[in-house]
Order: sequence, then C-alpha cells, then structure tokens
Amino acid sequence: MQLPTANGHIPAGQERARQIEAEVELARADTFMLSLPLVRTFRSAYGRSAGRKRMIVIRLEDADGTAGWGEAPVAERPTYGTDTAESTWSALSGLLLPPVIGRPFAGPADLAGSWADIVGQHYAKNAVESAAWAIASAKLGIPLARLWGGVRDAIPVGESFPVCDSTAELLAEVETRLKEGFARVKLKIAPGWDVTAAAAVRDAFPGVPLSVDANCGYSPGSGPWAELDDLGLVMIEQPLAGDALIEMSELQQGLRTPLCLDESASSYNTTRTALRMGAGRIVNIKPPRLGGLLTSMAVHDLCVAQGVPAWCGGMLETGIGRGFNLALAALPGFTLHSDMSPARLFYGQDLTEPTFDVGPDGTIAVPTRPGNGFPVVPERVAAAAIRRWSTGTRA
Ligand code: OSB
Ligand code: MG
Repeated sequence: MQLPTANGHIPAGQERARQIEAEVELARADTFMLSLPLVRTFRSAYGRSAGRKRMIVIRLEDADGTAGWGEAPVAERPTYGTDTAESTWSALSGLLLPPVIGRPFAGPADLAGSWADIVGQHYAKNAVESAAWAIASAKLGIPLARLWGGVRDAIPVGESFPVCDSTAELLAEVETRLKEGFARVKLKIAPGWDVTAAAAVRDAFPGVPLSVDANCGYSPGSGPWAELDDLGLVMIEQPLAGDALIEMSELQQGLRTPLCLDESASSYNTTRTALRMGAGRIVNIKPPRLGGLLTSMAVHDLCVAQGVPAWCGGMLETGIGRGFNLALAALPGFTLHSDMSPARLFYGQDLTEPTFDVGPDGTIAVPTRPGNGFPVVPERVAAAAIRRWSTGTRA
C-alpha cells in the first residue's frame, strides 16, 4: 500500500516497517483520560508543572482478542505543541477510532494510512498506531525492536534535569542520577538558569557528556550563546521558537556546538527543511510529536542518509510509551543518549509491571516481549482514570 505524501507524515524512505503485514482488525477501543500524581515538579522554560499530569492511554482489542496499549503523553495546556489532552481526546473519539473499528487492515501501516486526509492530531495518531503495532507484534510473536530492524539490545540513556532553585540542589541531584547509571546530563535552561548551572555541572563532573535544552525559551538576541558555546556541550536543544528556522540557521552558523531540533522537528517535511537549512545538526526523535512510529522511522532514515546523529526524546511517558521508544531507539541511527527517565522519578509508580530502569552501565534494556514492551496493569490505569470512552464490542 501507498502511504500518504500529504499532511506532513511521509514515511518516504521507510520501507522496512511499511511492509510488515500482520492483519489487524479492531473489535473494540477503550480510551482513558488519566490524571497521574507527580512525585516532583518538572520546571522548564515552559514553566512549572502542577502536582498532577494529564495524559491519555488507549487499549485496542483485535477481533482475535489480542490487546495492545498506546499512550498520548499530552499536556493540559498547549505550550510545547498545539495538541492538548482535550484536543487529543476529541481526535481519538471523534475522528480516528470510530472509522477503524471493524475494518480489516493489512498491517499497522495500512491502518495509519487510513487517516491520510487528517492534518495534525499527532499525539492521537501516535497512540493508535502504537497500539496497532503492539497488536501486530503480539500476533507475530516478534518483539517490536526486531520487527523494525533494531540493532542493539540496550539503549544508552541520560537524564533530563528540570530547572532548580539552586546550583547546590542541581549538583546533588546530578550526582544521585550519575550514581544510578545515567550516562549523560541534559539541563533544562531558561533565562536566569543557564550558563551558571551548566558551568557548575561541567566543573563538578568534567567527563560526563552535557547538553542543555532551552525549550524555545530565548530570542536570537537574548541568549548567552558565546558562553554556552565555550562549555563543550554535546548540543544545545531548541534554543529558539519551533518555527524560527531562519533564526536557528543563522544562530547555528555562528556556533561550534550543534543545535538539536526538538520542537522544530514537528513533521517529516519540516525536519527535512530544517536540516536542509542548517537550522540544526542533531535531531531529537519523539513519536508523539511526529505523529507516529512510521514517521519517526522515516525521520530516522533521513538522519542516517544525511549523517545526522539522532536520539530518542521523551515526554514523560509511562512504561506504555517508553516501551515503543526503547524499541525505536534500537535502530542504528540513534547514536546519542536518549531521554528515558523511569516512571519512578515522576509518577512514583508506573502503569506497567514490570517496568524498566537504568543499569549501572548507563543503559536500559530493549524489551524482548512481543506486544507492549512492558505489561500494562489495567487496575492502575482504572485507578488513575477520570474519564472513559469505549466503542465497539468485546471480541
Ligand atoms: O523538551 O524534551 C523536552 C518533557 C516534556 C516536554 C518536552 C520535553 C520533556 C523532557 C522529558 O525533556 C524527558 C523525558 O521524558 O525523560
Ligand atoms: Mg526538548
């Protein structure tokens, strides 16, 4: 089947996953709006998180009874992107799920191709495509990483450190995480919390790869670019607004440190445009932001073809979303440390059992279980659900 060439989700170079056929015929979909308690606040250029995080998880059930879970790690407010928990809920229940129930698809790519006429709704599309991949993987009895052509069984990971109240607090937390195994430090920066914090980590832990993530928090004239450039950072992630590709490109020309595209990598086409313009030299690949795993694999293939290093970013996913991210990060082009905090650091408890954690060698094992990488505990999903919607019938 032919995948769409409109609306930004072009898995142009992605042949591998596109050809995987495991018939999927959905009998039922259950969607859950969750409110998960956070055990810590997460502060970035977007502000400070509240004490709870909204997100949506879905359970799809195939006509043969096989179930697959997907996750939309959306926020209540559209700060990082335009999608919200409410817009994603409405896209799932009103647009994406009803037409795919009871209709046979040759495989997950065929299913994803069925919404070729719908623009945006990336978090919702990714949740459905992910759950369909979990079903396909379970039916074939082949773990996702193997299905997609993964080449590694452990993913080197780093930790993303929120803005802190003091340098002392930051250094203490960095030390704890490094002792646990995390092998790269990424600091969230914002005006007022940037060079001093980064220099302190650089001095205290000189051998550790260090990055900063500005989450669009600066304007071209306002950032401490020269000082940051002197710190030997692995990258400066998204210094300017996501759509400020001309300014990102001009900034990159004056720096030795590579800029990394996060918010700017909003679709396959935009990522290609940004790379062509020199707006960044590294890509953070996030399936929810890109609208699915096929598109993420296409962006991965683009990075490989152009010699651009990539890594798998995160959106504070639970073990449901991280299961897909870990399988994706097993592909050969994911050559830099991924963001893969275990749920214990944000939610206390994961929605999956078992879950994952970093090992002393700084890696997280790629799940070897077919279907969802980590088994979902339905009772935990039910306990966190503040709204539910279902369609279809039980197989
Ligand atoms: O910019 O990478 C980001 C979380 C939510 C929204 C945006 C970002 C992040 C993170 C979290 O940095 C990293 C993780 O999920 O481990
Ligand atoms: Mg980022």
